[in-house]
Amino acid sequence: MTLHVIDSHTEGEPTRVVLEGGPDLGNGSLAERAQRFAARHDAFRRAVINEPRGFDALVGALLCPPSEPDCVTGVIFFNNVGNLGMCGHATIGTAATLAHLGRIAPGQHRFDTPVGVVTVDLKSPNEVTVENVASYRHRRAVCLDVPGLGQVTGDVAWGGNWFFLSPDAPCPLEHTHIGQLTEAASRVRRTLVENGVTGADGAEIDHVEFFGPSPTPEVPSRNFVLCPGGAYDRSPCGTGTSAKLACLAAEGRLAPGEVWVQESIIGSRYEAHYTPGTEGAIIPKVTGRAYVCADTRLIRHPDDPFADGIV
Ligand code: PYC
Repeated sequence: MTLHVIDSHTEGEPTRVVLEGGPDLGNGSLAERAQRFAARHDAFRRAVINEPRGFDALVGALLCPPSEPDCVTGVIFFNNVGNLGMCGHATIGTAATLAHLGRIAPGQHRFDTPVGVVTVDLKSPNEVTVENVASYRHRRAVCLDVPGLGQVTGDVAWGGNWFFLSPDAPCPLEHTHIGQLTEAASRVRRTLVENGVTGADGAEIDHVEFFGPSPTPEVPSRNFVLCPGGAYDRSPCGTGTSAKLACLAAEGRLAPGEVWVQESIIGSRYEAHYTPGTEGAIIPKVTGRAYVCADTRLIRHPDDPFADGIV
């Protein structure tokens, strides 16, 4: 079996768009089809993301017919451990990929995702603004006693995925400390589970974001984001930046329309702002750049012992 995929990176974070060869997920909302994808097609997910065809940081974007009106495509995001509700960098990567294929022109386009419709504004073939789903802070200043780290305080916020955002990193936010930051964020994540700290309706908080000052004076913040499968986000994380804006807005520290520059652990940047939503939520808009870097076919040979990826 062969799959036609296009790889890109958004501010350093990789996306693999599956154009052809994906499973038939039937009808229904994107959320229903994403559930079916998770329940019945895990081998497909592993084949696309895991070694030897992929690697831990890669996020897949399976294109499928939209169920919401006026959307150019539906898209289901997945990584090395399962589905993602939304994915900011992969939305930007998908838009750049569709532009590369000549399927979308500059201007606004709606994508149907499992957590709602998002709008992309293709400003040029490589620059995209995503208007994300409504984002909000769920809990403020949650204190955790994290083994080996001590007290870590952070906010719980939704930006299309659930985040715990904390300034209490154990070391400077420099790429030379990625190993230590990964270990610390993993401990925080385990402690959240052990202490029963969740998002709304008991949802698991599967992303941990440490934030702090950027070494560049005019940039207000740098982050380190641990993704659910243990990889760190090379980009400033689109849903994480949305969650961050929601916290800043809730704290009265960022006004509607005011620009926030969010830097990643590798120094790449998103520019973001928000408009007010309903019931205290905000509508984030995140701008970043993506570049297509491969147009290829993945082969799953029936005799290949790793046709479905290395677990
Ligand atoms: O950009 O939203 C994002 C994201 C989530 C996980 C990796 N990237």
